[in-house]
Amino acid sequence: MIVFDKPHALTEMPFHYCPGCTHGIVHRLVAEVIDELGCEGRTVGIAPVGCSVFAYNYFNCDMIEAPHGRAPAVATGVKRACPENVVFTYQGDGDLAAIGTAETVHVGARGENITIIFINNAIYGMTGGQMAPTTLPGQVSTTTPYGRDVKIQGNPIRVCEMLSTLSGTAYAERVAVDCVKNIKNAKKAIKKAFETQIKGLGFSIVEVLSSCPTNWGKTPEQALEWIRTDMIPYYPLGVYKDTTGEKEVK
Ligand SMILES: Cc1ncc(C[n+]2csc(CCOP(=O)(O)OP(=O)(O)O)c2C)c(N)n1
Ligand code: SF4
Repeated sequence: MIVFDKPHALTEMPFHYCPGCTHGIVHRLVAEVIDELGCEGRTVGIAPVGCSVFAYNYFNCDMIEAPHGRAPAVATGVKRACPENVVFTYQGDGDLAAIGTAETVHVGARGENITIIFINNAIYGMTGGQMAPTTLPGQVSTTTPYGRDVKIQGNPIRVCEMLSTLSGTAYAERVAVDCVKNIKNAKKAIKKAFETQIKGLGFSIVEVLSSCPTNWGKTPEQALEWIRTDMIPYYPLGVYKDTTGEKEVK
């Protein structure tokens, strides 16, 4: 009896991520959801820059690479041209909440019927650990070596809360992948976001609190613990907006 298998929506290509990085877990959850919804043949993913730049090698569906921050705009074009497609972007916080802020906000404002999977790891991973819009107050990064001082570097952006204020946002939830219970909830949220799109209800986003052991200078276990002790208190988990009218028992 097979109890654990690779989702069909993932290719055979080994992930390039650092040991303990949770990008791989989130890829798997997205792929499992595509399998379960049976939509692989009509799904188009948009890969970002950042550590997940090679997402186009990992998903067994059509993938397009977008320049830094432009994934939601590319997704808009793909979805409007072929509304029967299921279109998702997969973006880091540097990509989505820094250079791509405008694209992100306006897909919510326009109510584009696409899904964003947003990886919040509180840092720029790929380029060496610079401060991101999501870097916590006091958090050390290569560009905030004394810790982020909100008087100098400004305050972090809480993306789910911000996007929930937009009329076109149908579903926004923040999840984490630090433990089995939260990983299961993360999958439910990703599935609900895809279903929201398939039903044509509007823009959906799942923000995933994710680890970057390499740039946080922590072991994989310490990094998961830091998500619990530092990230979740600042970025509370939960549903921030749900206009789908369907309540789920978690
Ligand atoms: C227009 C543009 N500006 C800057 C860069 C450099 N760059 C590539 S990846 C990256 C950081 C991405 O970090 P994030 O989106 O948080 O993803 P992570 O690597 O943490 O997964 C930056 C600044 C770029 N490739 N293109
Ligand atoms: S640098 Fe960080 S986000 Fe990038 S693969 Fe390594 S652990 Fe993951």
